[in-house]
Amino acid sequence: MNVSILGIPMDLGAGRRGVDMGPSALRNAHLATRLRELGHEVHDLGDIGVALPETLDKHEEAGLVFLEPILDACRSTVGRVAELPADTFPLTLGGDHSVAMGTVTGNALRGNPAGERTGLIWVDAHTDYNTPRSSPSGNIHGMPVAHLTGLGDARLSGLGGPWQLRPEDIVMIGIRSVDRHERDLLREAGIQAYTMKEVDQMGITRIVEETLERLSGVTRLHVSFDADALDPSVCPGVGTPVPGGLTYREGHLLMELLSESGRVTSMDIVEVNPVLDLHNQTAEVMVGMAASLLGQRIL
Ligand code: B3U
Ligand code: MN
Ligand code: MN
Repeated sequence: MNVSILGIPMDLGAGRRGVDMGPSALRNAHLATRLRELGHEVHDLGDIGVALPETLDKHEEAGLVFLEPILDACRSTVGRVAELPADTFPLTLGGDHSVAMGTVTGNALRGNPAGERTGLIWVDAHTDYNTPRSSPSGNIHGMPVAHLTGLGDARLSGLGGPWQLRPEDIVMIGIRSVDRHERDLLREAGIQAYTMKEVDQMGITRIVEETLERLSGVTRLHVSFDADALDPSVCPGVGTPVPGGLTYREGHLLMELLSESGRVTSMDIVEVNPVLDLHNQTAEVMVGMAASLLGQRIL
């Protein structure tokens, strides 16, 4: 396969500094080499330009911290991803999870004049379904999925023009931290979320079977993998660690089963924070996750 790596070194949507260094940490963990070893043709397209917080006034507008520079970065991302050829697999590196408003939108629009449906598998400890009104923090990385489905601020939800993600085309896995009002919004939208309780009860295999069945009507499938979905003992380098996460083995099994389905067409790796990490462990684990999704097998 042809794989296009694109970094979005942005931490403006997060509550603390550091995930802007995620793309460097992942490259430093030999991302491209690992994928080339699997037989892929890998092109690193470099990074999207993102403003540094130190050059900006910390500006909060209508419950949204750093709205304008985040909009700029997401717009650039949509443009860059949407123009990639149809036969490449975009592997986008965050950055905080607000980059997904740009990556998911760009992938949904990419070579899609007929308006085929896009599915989203959101692997995360959090549901990231806050709106500016429901958010306890104003941090935009807690809001990307809500905006992708058309809720919240019109500038962020309008990144794809009239295009919106359908709530029934979203499946979340690994969930264990949801804010009070966010839960109500999620229920109203009818989004399928597998919490850690379901992971324990059902196991990853059945969850993947149900997920692929539920998303059988979509032709494009994006996996957005927040490193904090994995347990903090596996991925300590994340800004908002939540105990009780996916094990290393569950993470790999999830990626391997999705890979075997042959249906995934793009992926994000986000929220890797090298400042909080131990010797780049989190980036190395996440490179392994990408390798499993892109066909790495034990035998
Ligand atoms: N739900 C909280 C915390 C949070 C969401 N996503 C991350 N943290 N990484 C919020 O601020 O919206
Ligand atoms: Mn997230
Ligand atoms: Mn998260």
